Amino acid sequence: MKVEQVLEDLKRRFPNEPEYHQAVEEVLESIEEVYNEHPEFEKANLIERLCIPDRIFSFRVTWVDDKGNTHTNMGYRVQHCNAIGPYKGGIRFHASVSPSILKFLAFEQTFKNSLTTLPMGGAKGGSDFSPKGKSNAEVMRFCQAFVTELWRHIGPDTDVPAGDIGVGGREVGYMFGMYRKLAHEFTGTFTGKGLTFGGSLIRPEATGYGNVYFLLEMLKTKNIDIKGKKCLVSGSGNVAQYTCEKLIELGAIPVTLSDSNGYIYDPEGITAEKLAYVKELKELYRGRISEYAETYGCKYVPNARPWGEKGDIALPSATQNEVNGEDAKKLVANGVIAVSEGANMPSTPEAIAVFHEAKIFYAPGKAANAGGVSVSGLEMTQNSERLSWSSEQVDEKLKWIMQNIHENCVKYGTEADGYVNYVKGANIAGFMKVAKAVMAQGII
Ligand code: NDP
Ligand code: 2IT
Repeated sequence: MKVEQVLEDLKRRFPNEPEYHQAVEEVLESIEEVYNEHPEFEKANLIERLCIPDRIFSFRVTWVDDKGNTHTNMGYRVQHCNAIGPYKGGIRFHASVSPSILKFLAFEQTFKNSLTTLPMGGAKGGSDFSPKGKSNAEVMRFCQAFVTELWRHIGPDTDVPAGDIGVGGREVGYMFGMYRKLAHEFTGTFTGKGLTFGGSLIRPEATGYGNVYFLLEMLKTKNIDIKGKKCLVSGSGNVAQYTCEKLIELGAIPVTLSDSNGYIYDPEGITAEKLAYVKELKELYRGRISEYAETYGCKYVPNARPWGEKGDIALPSATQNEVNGEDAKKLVANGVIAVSEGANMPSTPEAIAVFHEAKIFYAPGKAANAGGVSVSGLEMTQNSERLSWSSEQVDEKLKWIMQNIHENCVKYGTEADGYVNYVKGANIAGFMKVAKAVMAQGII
């Protein structure tokens, strides 16, 4: 396998899909050497079979707004690979959603899910519908319309969706309700459900908490204490909120949050009380992060990201490609010692190169944010056995999984000088497991 050749082919067959090409390139570069030690992989054309999704469903979603106007959006589900378990991955509602973005996310999900130790394949879905500014009733009607198409492609042992950007507990509830009605069954076909209908404790917290657990593992390798460390967090949604919550609990000091309009910088630190305000602002009133600055009298910078501020640790938790090469240089120049990704692919290839060059801790999303889908996997287990576990039980398992992923990254990513390349480690560990499973199951 020659990375350049494979990429050239994929770009020719699937043009205008830059995010998909970017995600594939990163994985192929990491695994090239190991892959080429297996001539049987090449003979079975494993690369194309693992880069191209099993199938993609795309459909029109028609819904009616509160004024009686009819709208259409596009809906998709990308089922990437189910070699090690049922397809599993979130649903994203955001105006930017495209086949390229969902293909990159489904591809990443496959190797992330492989790292979790749980039996889950990879998928992603979503719509270019934007929940921003929509009423509760409009969001409900949209979710119902989306599921009237999606439901025939999913099921507890087939494909299990969950949340992602623009899809939280409210949307999962509406989608699950419609699914249950259409399929005439009560099973764990969605995760991230409400606690009264099969949801798991700690699922809302899992991605943010898991990212901090992974960060702790990295810091432990150099006996660095997280206490007192200033943290730059981006985003202010599910992942950012619970990242802050765990940081605060451990005595670290989150100083930034952002949304698509700008970022706030609170040099005093975001406290538990201020975080409670953010949760209410975002989950209940669906307001803007600028309101935090008005309420607490701190700095707000419109149309910008927080990477120019001074901090010890960065936790990008908003969206893809939100940290570019210039941002990475600023972070390194300001003395950042670790970057741990809550979002999927938030750093561009140029930014990753800067982090590696500076030899700081850098954890890619597919390792660091795997806690969310891991607890989704635990929700599936609880649904199958028709039992619910305590917070402590779930949290313990989450910690164990994040430690296990860290160990695997160290095992496969340690370089000659002792620096751990977590990108390489995560990609090799995640890829090899799926590759072996596909090989063992024949040419299909
Ligand atoms: P939410 O919808 O809860 O929050 C997303 C946050 O990111 C919001 O603050 C949003 O601002 C901001 N944001 C979204 N798109 C953009 C953009 N294009 N530019 C700038 N800011 C943007 O989503 P999550 O917190 O669930 O997801 C955040 C990231 O974490 C995503 O990359 C997701 O794929 C990843 N992730 C999520 C998991 C989960 O369990 N939820 C699991 C693993 C990864 P605004 O409100 O203005 O749109
Ligand atoms: O990117 C992700 O891992 C998620 N959005 C969570 C997926 C899931 O199935 O819980």
